[in-house]
Amino acid sequence: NILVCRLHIKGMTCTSCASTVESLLQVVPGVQRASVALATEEAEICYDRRIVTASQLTHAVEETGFEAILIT
Ligand code: 9UX
Repeated sequence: NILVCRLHIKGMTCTSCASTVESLLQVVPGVQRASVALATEEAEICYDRRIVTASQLTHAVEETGFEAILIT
């Protein structure tokens, strides 16, 4: 029941921004692994679909002030 999704994240301008988003995602219940790449403006997240949805992950990122769009 582990799925992978990717988010396009707009507005990250420095490595600290990317770290903030990555740290946030890593503490969301159901997230197994999360990595955020500044260069591609993308997050790749492995999550347990029994606990959290891709839509909820998108909203969790937006709580940090960045716009997030679900890619896959
Ligand atoms: Mo530094 Mo990135 O204030 O938004 S964390 S530019």
